[in-house]
Amino acid sequence: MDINRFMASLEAKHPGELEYLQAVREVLTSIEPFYNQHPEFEKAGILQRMVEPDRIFTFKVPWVDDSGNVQVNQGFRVQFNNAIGPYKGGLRFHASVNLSILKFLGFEQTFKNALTTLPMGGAKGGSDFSLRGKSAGEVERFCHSFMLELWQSIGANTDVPAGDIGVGAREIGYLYAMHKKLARANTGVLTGKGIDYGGSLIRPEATGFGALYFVRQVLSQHSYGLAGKVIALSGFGNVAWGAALKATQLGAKVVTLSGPDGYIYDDEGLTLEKIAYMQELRASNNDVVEPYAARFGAEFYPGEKPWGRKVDIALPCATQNELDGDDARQLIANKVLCVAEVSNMGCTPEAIEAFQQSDVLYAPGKAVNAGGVATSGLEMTQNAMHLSWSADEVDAKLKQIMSNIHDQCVRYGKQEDGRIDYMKGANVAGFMKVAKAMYDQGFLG
Ligand code: 2IT
Repeated sequence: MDINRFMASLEAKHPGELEYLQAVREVLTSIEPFYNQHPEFEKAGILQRMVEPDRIFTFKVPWVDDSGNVQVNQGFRVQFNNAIGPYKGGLRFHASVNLSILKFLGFEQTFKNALTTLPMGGAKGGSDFSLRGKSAGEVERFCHSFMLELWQSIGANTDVPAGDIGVGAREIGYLYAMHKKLARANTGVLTGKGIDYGGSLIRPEATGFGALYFVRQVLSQHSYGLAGKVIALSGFGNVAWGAALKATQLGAKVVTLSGPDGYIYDDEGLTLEKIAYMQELRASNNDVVEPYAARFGAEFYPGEKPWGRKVDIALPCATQNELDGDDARQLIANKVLCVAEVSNMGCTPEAIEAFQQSDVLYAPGKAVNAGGVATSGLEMTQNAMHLSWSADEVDAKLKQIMSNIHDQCVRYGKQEDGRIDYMKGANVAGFMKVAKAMYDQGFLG
């Protein structure tokens, strides 16, 4: 395989889809040596087939705002790959949403879901609808209109959407209600549902909890511990909340959080009360963290990111490419020990390269944040069995899954000096499972 030639032809086909091309190049670079040991994959055109989504739905989402005006947004579902199970992946509602972003997310999701050990293919979807400043009624009407189109394309055994940025329990409830009306069935077709109507305990916490279980294992693999470590974290949404909560429970000290308006530095560290306040900030739909500063006597830095702080661990929990080369060099100069992406593709390629050239323990999103979708998989299992597990049962399974992902990273990412290349490990392990599943099912697989 010649990566540059492959990428040049992909770029010619999909010009300007920067995030998608970035995600593909990262995986190809990691898997090249393994791929070259499998001429049968090359002969079966596995890579050419794997980088293209199976299909993409795009649709119009008209809705009526509170002033009685008709608004129109774009809706999408990218069904990327179902070699190992039904399509599975979140919906993102954010002004920045476009096909490049959803294709990168669907591509990543395919490998991430493979790593979870559960039978789930990869998908992603969403809309350029922004929640900022919207009333609850507007959000509900938008969700209904979105599902009016999407419902024909999804199903409990075909494609199971969930939340992502901008889609939390409230939006899932509205989407689910409309699906029930149209399908006249209560199939559990979305995950992240409320606990009273088929949701799973621990699903809201799962992405952040799983990330911290993984980070704890990365540290212990290299003879470090989590207790007493100082953590800079970005974001203030569901993922950041779960990460802050578990980090604090495990004895680490979280000193930052951030939003589009800037970042908060809280020298005393987040407490359970402060972490609960993150949920209030998010529910306000104002997309700001500044009110935290006045409320808890912390510092607010408008327009800045938290990566200039001297910390032991950095956890990007907001969005793709939020930590760039300059941020990475700053963290390295401040002797950061570990950087784990909790957001999908949180670090730019330049940042990753800087971490890998230093001795920073870097771990990619598709391994670190897989606990969210894994627990969605556990929600699907409970729905299919028509029962629900206790929080302890789900948490124990989540821990086991994260530990298994860590083992896969060690298996495929162990270097000669004993250090673990988590990016390579995660990419190769995910790729090998998807590639084998496709190969065994022939050219339609
Ligand atoms: O990026 C992700 O893994 C998610 N947004 C969760 C997807 C899911 O189906 O739970």
